Amino acid sequence: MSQTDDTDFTPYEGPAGGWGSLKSVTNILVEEGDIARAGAALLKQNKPDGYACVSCAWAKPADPLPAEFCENGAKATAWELTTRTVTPAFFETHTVSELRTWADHDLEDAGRLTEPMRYDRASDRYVPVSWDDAFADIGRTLATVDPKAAVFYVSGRASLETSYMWSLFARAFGSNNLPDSSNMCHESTSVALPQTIGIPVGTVTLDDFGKTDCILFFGQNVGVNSPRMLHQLQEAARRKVPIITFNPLKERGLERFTNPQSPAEMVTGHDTRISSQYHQLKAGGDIAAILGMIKALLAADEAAKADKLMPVLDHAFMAEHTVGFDDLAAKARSVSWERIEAVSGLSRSAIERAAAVYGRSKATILVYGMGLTQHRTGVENVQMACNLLLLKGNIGRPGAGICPVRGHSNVQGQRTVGVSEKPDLVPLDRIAEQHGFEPPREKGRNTVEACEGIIDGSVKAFLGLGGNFLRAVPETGLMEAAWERMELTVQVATKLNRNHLFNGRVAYLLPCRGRIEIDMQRTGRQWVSVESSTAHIHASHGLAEPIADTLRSEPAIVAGLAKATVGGRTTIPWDEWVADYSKIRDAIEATYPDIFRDFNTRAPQPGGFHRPLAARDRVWKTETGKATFITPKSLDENPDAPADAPDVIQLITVRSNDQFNTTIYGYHDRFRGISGTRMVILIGGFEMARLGLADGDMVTLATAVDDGVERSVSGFRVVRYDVPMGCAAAYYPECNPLIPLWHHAEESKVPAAKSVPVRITRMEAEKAA
Ligand SMILES: Nc1nc2c(c(=O)[nH]1)N[C@H]1C(S)=C(S)[C@@H](COP(=O)(O)OP(=O)(O)OC[C@H]3O[C@@H](n4cnc5c(=O)[nH]c(N)nc54)[C@H](O)[C@@H]3O)O[C@H]1N2
Ligand SMILES: Nc1nc2c(c(=O)[nH]1)N[C@H]1C(S)=C(S)[C@@H](COP(=O)(O)OP(=O)(O)OC[C@H]3O[C@@H](n4cnc5c(=O)[nH]c(N)nc54)[C@H](O)[C@@H]3O)O[C@H]1N2
Ligand SMILES: [Mo]
Repeated sequence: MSQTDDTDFTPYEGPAGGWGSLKSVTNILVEEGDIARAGAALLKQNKPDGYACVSCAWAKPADPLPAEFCENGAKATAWELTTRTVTPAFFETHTVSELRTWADHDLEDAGRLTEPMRYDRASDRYVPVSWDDAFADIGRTLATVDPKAAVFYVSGRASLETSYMWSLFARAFGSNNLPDSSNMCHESTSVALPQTIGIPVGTVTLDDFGKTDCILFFGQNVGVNSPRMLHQLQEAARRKVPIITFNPLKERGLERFTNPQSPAEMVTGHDTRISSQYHQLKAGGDIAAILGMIKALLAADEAAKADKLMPVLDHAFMAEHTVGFDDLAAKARSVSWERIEAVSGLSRSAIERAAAVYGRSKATILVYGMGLTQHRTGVENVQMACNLLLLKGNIGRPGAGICPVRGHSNVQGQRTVGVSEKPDLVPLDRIAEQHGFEPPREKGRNTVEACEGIIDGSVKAFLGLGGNFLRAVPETGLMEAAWERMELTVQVATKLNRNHLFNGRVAYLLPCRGRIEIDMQRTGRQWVSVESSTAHIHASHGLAEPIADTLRSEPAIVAGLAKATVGGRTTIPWDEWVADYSKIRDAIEATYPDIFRDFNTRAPQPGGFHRPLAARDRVWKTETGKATFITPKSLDENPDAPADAPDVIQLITVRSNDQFNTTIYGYHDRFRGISGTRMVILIGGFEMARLGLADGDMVTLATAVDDGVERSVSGFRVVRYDVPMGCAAAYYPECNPLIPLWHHAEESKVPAAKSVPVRITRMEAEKAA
């Protein structure tokens, strides 16, 4: 599993982008069969009259480049528009048990699902079923399930229209169990930011990148996971804007970039340095590193005061707009440099160098990703990032702000339109009035709580709108064992994945059109909309012929499920909505008038429209009415790691350059020089020597916690790599069996996938062979 016969581990010397990226795009277009279908589509990717890329959520400019797509966006398009199909004949040939032996890559690579299927346990096969029969059976079965025992999961790709309908379907059924992929991702952001600056999303827009004079970059792998952002970074670097990166791994996209869209750069091989300082901190060392920067800034500010120079901190801003500074300052002063150095893994002088550059800046952007959010202290990490910005008034100023880089292309928007297990985030009274039903008021289950319920048997039905829940969540062993005890499992999907091979008593697999495909309904061609990382809401127009005429659109499938389940219980005109999506948008506007004013006319404009964000205007919708410094409880990055156990390593799970989450396009992680396999553990030479490991050893990784559950994965090859002491890195989802379900961020419950305590042991020779 997860490897080919031809492996290679030669360090990559090239930049991000460049010829390597063009070659990779061409390869996947050829492999997926129909260059015309995918190639023509690509020219419309992220264009005002085209579709929003189905890969990442990075902002789409109003005046796009001639080719506003990146290597990984092209892969995502080719993957969705493949000409290969998984038809009923495929399932006749392969039992579900057999398919469980297939690798993630091979399952999705088989092609697009074409017909609704029902799982038949007697033959262990998926068998075709009509849409009407599927909906009717699902409706009947769901009616036997207590609404509190049903989970309605959404992966972050579904459009605003679909997501809004999905949340109404769940609530009309009586459930607020609406976990979404953001529960494994930026939920730490959605919890931290409202407490500190009063809004749940980032404050930065693309314009700000043109005006900034300093960028701080924490735990986000831009060259792989949001490559179009490299254009903004390259422009900033050319203006000599310092970019200071904090990341345990040297990620190539953060070091050097050659713009594949620039003929001059491609011919001359010119590349732009991205980071001006690169700090390889320990996994989980961010609170300590930022606290160190704050300590240095306080000292510099006091020195400036003594010398009657310009202050380093923005005291006027803090006095007018913030609370909590004194506590934070006291904490920073009281913690010793020795402790900061030990926990962060960085030297005092390195931290002071970063602080000095930031101290001189007049407008700083702080960018971050999963390196901050997926920790036990995920929420505090984000709060620390805000603390650092607030010290110098960097919220609500042009060229400055906080920039969480969201993952899935509409994950931010789903929250905006009501996909949330937290009822206080949703205008339930308005929904009741608008749609004629009484939504439930108690808190629902998020992802971790849904998993707890599946394991303990209290969750009886799981409906998944996209995604690969079972593969994306922690605790793979217990989860796979418990999954089939459910009464009903329903998956709406474009491609086959491992989650589809675990089925409840009644189980359906419903194939949908992708966002790049034309969506023709009774009143004509439809478009949908999404919200980007910078809170721009814009239209997405499908343009390729659907791969099969048996497919339905996501809104049509949600309507089918809803009508069969909660038919007479609401005044929602499901069929009218499916016939004309502008009516869904009218309903969204009526529920959220402040955000979606003139939704139908503004979304299709170039660049869409920006949703109002109070913090940008220095209006603070926090409990205190001010922006709030929040002092971290401790510097401890991982309370779950056993104390005094020098053989325990913090495992960071990361993405390769050849995957989109659990979708594995291939086995080439070009930037890390790893080819042909994903079964590797990257570890530093010093740690290898200390643990008695050699390059090429085959090892077992076992979770180093003592809770009575055995968790291990085997067959990983040791690869010497530049990783800080005490840490190692390996790929997600191969390592998810190692993550205990309870090993998550305190408040947000985001699984702490970036700091899993593990022990590494050599496999016996015969097992490794
Ligand atoms: N091509 C492609 N694009 C994607 C995705 C994909 O899988 N493939 N996934 C999408 C999704 S859903 C998401 S959420 C985003 C994810 O995008 P990212 O946020 O970039 O997520 P990861 O690849 O998991 O890696 C995070 C980075 O954090 C670093 N890191 C790990 N631990 C720490 C730490 O303790 N501190 C610091 N400072 N850094 C740390 C890692 O070395 C890595 O460079 O990308 C989205 N875009
Ligand atoms: N260890 C570890 N675990 C992690 C992470 C990590 O960094 N480390 N990252 C976490 C993060 S940030 C996230 S967001 C989650 C991702 O979790 P998910 O969002 O659940 O997973 P994906 O892999 O994105 O889902 C891929 C599947 O989506 C389906 N799909 C694709 N396009 C469409 C579409 O248009 N419509 C529908 N209905 N289905 C579609 C396909 O069937 C495909 O197989 O994983 C989390 N898990
Ligand atoms: Mo994500």
